[in-house]
Amino acid sequence: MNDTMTIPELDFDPYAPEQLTDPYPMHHAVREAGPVVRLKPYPTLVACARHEQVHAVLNDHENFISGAGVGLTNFNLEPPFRPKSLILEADPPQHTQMRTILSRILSPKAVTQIRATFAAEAEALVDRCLAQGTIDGIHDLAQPYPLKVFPDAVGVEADGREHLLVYGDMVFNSMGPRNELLAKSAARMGPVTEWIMAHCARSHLRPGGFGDQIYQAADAGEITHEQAPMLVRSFLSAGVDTTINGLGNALFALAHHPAEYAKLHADPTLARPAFEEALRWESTAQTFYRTAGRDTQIAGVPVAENTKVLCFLGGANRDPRKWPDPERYDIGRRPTGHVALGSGIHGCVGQAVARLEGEVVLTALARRVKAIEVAGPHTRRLNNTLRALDTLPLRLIPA
Ligand code: OVM
Repeated sequence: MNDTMTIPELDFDPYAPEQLTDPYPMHHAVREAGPVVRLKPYPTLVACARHEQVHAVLNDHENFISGAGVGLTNFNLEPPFRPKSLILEADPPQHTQMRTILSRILSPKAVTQIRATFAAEAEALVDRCLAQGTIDGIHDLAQPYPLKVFPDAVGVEADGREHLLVYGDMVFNSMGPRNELLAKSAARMGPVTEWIMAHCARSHLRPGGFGDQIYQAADAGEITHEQAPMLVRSFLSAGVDTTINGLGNALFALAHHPAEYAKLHADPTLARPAFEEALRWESTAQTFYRTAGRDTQIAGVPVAENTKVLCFLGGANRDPRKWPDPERYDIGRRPTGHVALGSGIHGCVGQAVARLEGEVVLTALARRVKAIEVAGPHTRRLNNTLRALDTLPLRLIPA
């Protein structure tokens, strides 16, 4: 075995509060150590934080499978905390069959049909925020917006939607280790799983909504009626906490970069690239895993079957080998190739809806708000997977 085949070992615990609070120095160290590293606290995994390897792993679903889970837990060795997602935690051919249905329901064409509603809701919410003047960017804007528009589109009733927040926090914490964050999430679950599963039933879903469309696919024989509620569960798992924090992080980026916000205000058509750059700069989902489905290699380094592979999406998205001046939030950048929404066959199936939400909220702000000022210290909600804010005090200066 030669030098290039020795895997560097680092001391970092990516799930320690200090790394979750500021992961960027760790990403730098992991990238610099090599294309593949080991982490002392988790001896069973290998990790990548360079764009080239993260992209390569995500685009090689034959060697790097999802069916053993996309978090730290290897479902071949330990049971999942909930029945496996039929799409996220699956491989072809089952994955392909599910993906075909969800990508049709969430297609760009479907998005053109919800656009006017999503835009009107963004404008109304931004108007209410402007009337307040000083807001909490999370509790007054980033959280209520997806929590209204997405469950509306799925066809979930208004009552009890706060359960979706607890569930999302739990799903994304469950992709890390069994630490205190997971225990705290689990302790809040109480009636939540039952509420979620009840609202995946056809009887609870508005006819014609995204949820009901899954049952229509079952009626057509594309999936079974037993599989349908599990696919609705994927909407409810992946569709709310992700976009809440994508929007929250975008507000954070713009509030901390007044010159970039000024460009957006001057030209509201920059809303979409401004949101995209926020996804690159502060990746909402910081980490996803794959599992080596057979003996394979990454950058020539042998990786044994059943090894968990930690992909630092947030690290890849700030890799200087890929991005000039990667620490800079620059809305003039066109960050094609970022991996904040994944890549390859498992790339975010809801990405057209997520981008629509980002675009219409930032457009509404750009048109009405001259400047976004930081009005106090922000606080973070630590989560094993998500880069999330708890509070973000902002002052909105009307145009
Ligand atoms: C699912 C699911 C859950 C969380 C995230 C996700 C990012 C999917 O249940 O299918 O995709």
